[in-house]
Amino acid sequence: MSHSQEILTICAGQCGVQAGMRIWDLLCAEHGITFDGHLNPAAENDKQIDYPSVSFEENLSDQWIPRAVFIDCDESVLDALENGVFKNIISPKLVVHARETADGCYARGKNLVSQLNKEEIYDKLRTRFEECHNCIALFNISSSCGGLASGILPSIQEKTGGYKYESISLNVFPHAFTAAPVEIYNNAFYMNAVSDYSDITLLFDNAALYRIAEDYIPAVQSKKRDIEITYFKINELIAYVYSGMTCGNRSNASFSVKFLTSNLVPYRGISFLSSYATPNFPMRRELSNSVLTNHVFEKNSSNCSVDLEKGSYLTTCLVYHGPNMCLRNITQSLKKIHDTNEFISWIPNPFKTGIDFRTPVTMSNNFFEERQITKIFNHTSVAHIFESLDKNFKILDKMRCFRHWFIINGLDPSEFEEASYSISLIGKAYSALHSAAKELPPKDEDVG
Ligand SMILES: Nc1nc2c(ncn2[C@@H]2O[C@H](COP(=O)(O)OP(=O)(O)OP(=O)(O)O)[C@@H](O)[C@H]2O)c(=O)[nH]1
Ligand SMILES: [Mg+2]
Repeated sequence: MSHSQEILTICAGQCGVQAGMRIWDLLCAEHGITFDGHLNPAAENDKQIDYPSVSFEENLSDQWIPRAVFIDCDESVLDALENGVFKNIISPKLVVHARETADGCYARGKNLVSQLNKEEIYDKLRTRFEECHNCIALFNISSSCGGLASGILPSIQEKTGGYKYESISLNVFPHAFTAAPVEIYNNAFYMNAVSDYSDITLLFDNAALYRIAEDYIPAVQSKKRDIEITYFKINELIAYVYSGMTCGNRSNASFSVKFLTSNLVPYRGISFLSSYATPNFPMRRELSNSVLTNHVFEKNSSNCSVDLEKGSYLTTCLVYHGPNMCLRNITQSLKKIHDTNEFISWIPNPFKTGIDFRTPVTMSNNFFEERQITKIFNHTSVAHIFESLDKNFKILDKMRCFRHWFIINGLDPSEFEEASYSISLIGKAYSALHSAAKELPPKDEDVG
């Protein structure tokens, strides 16, 4: 694999910036980069370092600086970034302090914050692109519940269309029962926009992330059952997914983020994916590949709240991390999974696997795990997410609730209809695939 490749990341809003910090925490640990940006001498001779230049740029002081732009208007969030552990590697050229707040309203994010800060955002982003030889992917990390990130990310994407890269969004969306009223609107507008510009969107929700963290932490830290599960902790789960997706580019592995994405989206628009990474709390050391493989196909093994038993898998990418991985063994485990889980009948081999032979890093305890799996998958159960978003959106919209906040902030009323149409279309497309999942595959004479 060519390593004159880079991956850029935009972290927007509180969620994006905080999750971004955990991502670089993990990447620093994986590449042996200290928080002052230097290669750790102890790690320097280790194969673990591999290709930091994919996600870090080396500056004139030999420091490795994240290839990222962080944007928010919340000073406390940016202060933690600029004056916390990363203070030596987060330079002002990586950060945009938005001059206005979006106050939780997509329309303010889109029409006010994005307009007021557009020159600075594009300048910083353009510089970051120009530092790359061959930027192959642009990741967006954010939540679609708030106003700032959901409003500005789509406008940024419109302007960066001239660059050739894969656009990948990692998005924390509201859980159906906990969403505040206007979060439904923010989320629908963002989903409508993202379906245009993002090649794939990975859905996370905090209810699922908390559940996963709670399931694992007591098991390993039984003496500290009252341990507080914070954003800091659940963002670790987002970081593992980011790391798992990009590790092929950052190491000697024979797969890349593009290999993964091109195997995941069978039809245009069917690009709203789920993910799961075996939580790297120190509990998996003794587990075999097949036990781990079975674990990632359990019904709750998803970073978003969907019932995997109520739907079918379309496609699945699995990245196995760890030394001594045996492909034959993995293939056998996946064959069993294929026989015992619901897969769409007309994609004969729904798996794309990659092996990253490096030893995975555990952030929680800062030691190395033996084995880990990252799973990114396209599953028809996300129909339910879009159906319930569409239903709640329509209820609010029918009564014209909260619409004025969006309209006085410059949103064209036609965008309400457009967003509703778009999310209902996504829900229907996944639902149709679910209904058709058991149809017999085409006969030989019909193929080709
Ligand atoms: N997983 C996770 N979720 C977060 C984090 N911070 C905020 N959230 C969730 O994100 C949603 C709000 O999104 P924010 O990122 O705060 O919104 P914003 O883009 O800053 O926009 P404003 O609301 O206008 O400030 C809420 O549902 C929060 O629960 C975080 O660090 N991690
Ligand atoms: Mg905010």
